[in-house]
Amino acid sequence: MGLIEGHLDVGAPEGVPIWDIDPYATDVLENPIEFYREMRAKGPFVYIPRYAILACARYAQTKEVFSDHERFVSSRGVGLVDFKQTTPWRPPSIILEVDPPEHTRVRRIMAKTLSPKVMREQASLLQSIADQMVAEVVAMGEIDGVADLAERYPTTVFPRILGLKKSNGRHLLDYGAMVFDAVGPDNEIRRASLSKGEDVVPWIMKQCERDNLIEGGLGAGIYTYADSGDISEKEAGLLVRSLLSAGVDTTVTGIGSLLYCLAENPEQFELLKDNPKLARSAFEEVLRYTAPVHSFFRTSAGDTEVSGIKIQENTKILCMLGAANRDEDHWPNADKYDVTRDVQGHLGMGAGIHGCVGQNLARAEVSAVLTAILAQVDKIEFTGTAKWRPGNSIRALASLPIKLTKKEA
Ligand code: OVM
Repeated sequence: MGLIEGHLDVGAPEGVPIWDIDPYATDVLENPIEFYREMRAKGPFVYIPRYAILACARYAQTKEVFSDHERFVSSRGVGLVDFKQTTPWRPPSIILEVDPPEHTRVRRIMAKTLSPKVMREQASLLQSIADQMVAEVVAMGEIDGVADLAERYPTTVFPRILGLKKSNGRHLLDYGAMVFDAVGPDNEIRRASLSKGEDVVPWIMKQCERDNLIEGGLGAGIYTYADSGDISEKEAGLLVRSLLSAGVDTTVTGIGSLLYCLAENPEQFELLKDNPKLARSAFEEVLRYTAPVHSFFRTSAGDTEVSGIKIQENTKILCMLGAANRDEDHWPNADKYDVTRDVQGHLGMGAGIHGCVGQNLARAEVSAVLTAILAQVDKIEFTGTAKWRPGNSIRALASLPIKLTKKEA
């Protein structure tokens, strides 16, 4: 049995259609919605020979596979490469790429580091920077929503909350792209992102060191667990690395996609202005509708069965979170962005024990930005065509030309 893209080819299970498609082709990544529909229509699973993987796109199976950490493990990587067969591009994450019981101890520490209480302590800082930054873009009028707000806000607030002594927004963005593109195949996208590693990786690793973290920040907070002996000094550094891996590109994407949804659906923006209490569900609906992380893998740890399909041990399964979030059988009118929808159960932050541990911080950041927008902005209009940036696991905008009209006091 040979290796394909760093994992074993176990072949197509009985009853699963074979689909000769490249889910990582640029045109698919730029415009995935029709592709999602087609994949869901083919059945609970498809086998994709090009990468020798199973893939699921319907809500039920995607949720089942993605959240059952016993049958479908993360310790063999959440990308195409099976860490049991092939050495990963960097030392594995000790929270993402690990299973219980090791996962449990480390997850508890990260959950405490990123708890709702800690986030409430950061709320006024997050709000004052959001208020100021939104005032600046409103004064500009015509902006690129990606560069001028979606990238600028997290690369400003996140290093402050972490307590990085030195920051470099470009390096933070490039490292995020590396980490999220690395889970895909060895394609042009992955190679382009990883090619920046020579500059970016040593810089990132340096900022993870205790001496480069300001007292009182979240990063230094993680090192207090090394002081108490709960984790080693090295593990503390790797957990700071996890924050820097997963905390920037995701929130950049969330804010950009929020602006996109509001520009695309002016009637929803009006509804939101009249009912600011809908702000939270407006963002949850962005997560459902756009799925910042469009897909991650799991690996089957043994022979098993899902929805009557026999899945062999060692199978890489591509869980299409973005497609599950648009499944009409689960979400009535799935292709409508609707701020009044009951959006519970979406997979935009994953599900189960590996569900986004930074979700409180992500929501706090977006909530601050949205609060500032609702206070200061009357209208958001496209001034050109929004462009999507093809990513191996993140679906983000490359540019978003919009005009913001100031709300009269
Ligand atoms: C990490 C991490 C966590 C979530 C996502 C991610 C693939 C990385 O712990 O480094 O991106």
